[in-house]
Amino acid sequence: MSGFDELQVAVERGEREAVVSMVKDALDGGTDPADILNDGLIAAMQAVGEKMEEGDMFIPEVLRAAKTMQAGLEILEPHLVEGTVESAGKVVVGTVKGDLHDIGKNLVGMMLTSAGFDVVDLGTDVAPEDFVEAVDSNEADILGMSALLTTTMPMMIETLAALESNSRRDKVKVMIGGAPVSRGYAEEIGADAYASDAGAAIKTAEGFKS
Ligand code: B1M
Repeated sequence: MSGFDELQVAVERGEREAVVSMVKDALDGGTDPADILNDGLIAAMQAVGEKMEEGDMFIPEVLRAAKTMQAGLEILEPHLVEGTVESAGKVVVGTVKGDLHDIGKNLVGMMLTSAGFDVVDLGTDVAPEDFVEAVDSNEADILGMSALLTTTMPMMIETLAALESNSRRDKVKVMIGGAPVSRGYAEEIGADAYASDAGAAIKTAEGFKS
């Protein structure tokens, strides 16, 4: 029992209004926003993933749960990290080509914004050339790529190659993440860093400056 069982069930069932009100109540009651995020919303999506794998939940229900989680996240957003005034640097983020998962990427973008980074979010299904163009036109310090499917991870390699062939590779730090991605994979493909979650993404991005 995590104390967030009701919230988890409401996310799984896609009960948007209930989730929004439970998140608000938990915040009003002084619960740590990070606990609501990790033990409530993220834990619920993990359970959804397991049910999806076992064939107990199907795409429309998973999508509804995902949208419900996003609604909860929006309430949490202002409480997650204290904002700063000065820009800590410019970060282009996106989910790689062929991949439509965006909750983790949105969370990373949201947390980086709250930590003072100027974030340009390219959305999902982003082609290597679009990442390169955005890095260039925004003069980005960091490129953050997310992938949730083992089949789309190679798009990270293609994006690194596209940066290389456009002579942009040495101008930007590349951070990657997503459930199937690992530190070993980052090393293997020549990314500058791997971040396991949104908190690690902030630390990694801040670490690039020093
Ligand atoms: Co999909 N899906 N899905 N799905 N889905 C997974 C990823 C899967 C593991 C489920 C499963 O089978 N157990 C599986 C992938 C298997 C694999 O390849 N290893 C899978 C599959 C197979 C599919 C489809 C192929 C299903 C189908 O059609 N048959 C299909 C593919 C569509 C496509 O992308 N082309 C599909 C579709 C969908 C939905 C559209 C229904 C929906 C996405 C909705 C959306 O995102 N708007 C969906 C969902 C919701 C999931 C699960 C259930 C939850 C993902 C999630 O949001 N987690 C997922 C199961 C799971 O992951 N347990 C699953 C919560 C989120 C906060 O965590 O995204 O991991 P996560 O992000 C974390 C870290 O990974 C990290 O920080 C975040 C915060 O801590 N992180 C970064 C992420 N990006 C980062 C970037 C960084 C740094 C850190 O730096 C830049």
